[in-house]
Amino acid sequence: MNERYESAKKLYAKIGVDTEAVMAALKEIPVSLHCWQGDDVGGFDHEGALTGGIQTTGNYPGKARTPGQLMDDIEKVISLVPGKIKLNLHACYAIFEEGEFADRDKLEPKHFAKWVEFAKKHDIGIDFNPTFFSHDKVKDGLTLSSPDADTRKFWIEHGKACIRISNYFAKETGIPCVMNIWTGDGFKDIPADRMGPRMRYKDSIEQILSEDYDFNLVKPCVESKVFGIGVEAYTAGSAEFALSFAAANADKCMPLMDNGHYHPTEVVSDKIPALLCFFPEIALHITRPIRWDSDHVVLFDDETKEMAKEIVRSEALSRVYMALDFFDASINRISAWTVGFRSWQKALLNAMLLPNAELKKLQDENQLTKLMMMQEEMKTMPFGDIWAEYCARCNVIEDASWFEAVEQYEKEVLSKRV
Ligand code: RNT
Ligand code: ZN
Repeated sequence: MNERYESAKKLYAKIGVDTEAVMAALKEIPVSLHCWQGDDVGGFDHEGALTGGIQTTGNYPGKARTPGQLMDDIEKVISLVPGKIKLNLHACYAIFEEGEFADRDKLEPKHFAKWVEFAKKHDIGIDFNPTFFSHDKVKDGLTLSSPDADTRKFWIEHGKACIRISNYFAKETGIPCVMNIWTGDGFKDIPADRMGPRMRYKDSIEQILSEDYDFNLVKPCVESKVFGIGVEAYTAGSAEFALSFAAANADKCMPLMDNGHYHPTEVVSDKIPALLCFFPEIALHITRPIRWDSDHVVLFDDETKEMAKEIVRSEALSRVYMALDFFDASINRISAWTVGFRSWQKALLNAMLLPNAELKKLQDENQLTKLMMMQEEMKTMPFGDIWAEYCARCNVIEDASWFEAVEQYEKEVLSKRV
């Protein structure tokens, strides 16, 4: 018997929180782990730099260069994080046979068969993303909103191919596949026409969604962004655009909020319950914005905690598709992934360990003095002891010594990669 857990369990019971029920529930909540932290959003279908409004900085040694290496790295992460993983793939991570190639508009389920095998091996679902960047068909920085009809057509065909692949993932794994549409379409400087690109973007996404799919299996969503690198003045897929699109097409897609994609004083924690009033389901990209960058490793910080609290308090754990989205090339990538995944698990656990019904009651009874006091007192509850027990029950290392496994892996595997 773990004494620290037993004593913490009693303290939580005193405030009406059942730690056993919380841990059992958290274990079953899927969180998408993004493949692209492993190779700096490189993928396997092209050579050359990452382009299209996003960027990785740093050149920490040991990044994955082949599908096998990326899978090995993801397996290492799986062994270090508690909870239930779902795999999040980008279309540029297609795996071709020797000598084979298919451009993005011609991608087929078979190009992802090895990923399905991987998912089945680990008994996990797969989420998917068309890749509208790092490709020579991105014309003047534009894809689905391009004034050039051929360019739009190519990217619409890519989107449709991705719906078919998402359908294949859902059917093969038996778990719905969230398919996220994000483009970096925009302008570096002041455009003369803001509505034109958006009308074309709208039409293109509608055409993608005209592909036949069962919304219970394939869950397309539209991700907004405030600005990107090199497209500072204007983004076609702005917050209002993406949200309105999702609202107008709620029978076939969802909104996706990435918490790195808003003005610095806006918080997604406040937007989650607002959207939940209208949408049966929403999707999230969980990240950490710093100044111009939207993609730092997720930490167990205040806004991360607040986002998790809003999902839990809204009783929306089954209505919110949660996916991590960050890419740091300046530190050990396995560690980046692991810290990010563990941080979101901590945030969910922290939120689930609050006496949420009690706190709501205080608010509704206008006992705001007591509410403030209680919310502060909750911060020093023995959360760490429950976290340690949760990790143990998930068969992963609870304390900082998980990092030793990363150091060993770096020495034995990563450092030998060239
Ligand atoms: C970029 C968006 C987008 C990407 C991935 C790679 O700012 O957040 O979600 O991170 O599609
Ligand atoms: Zn994102």
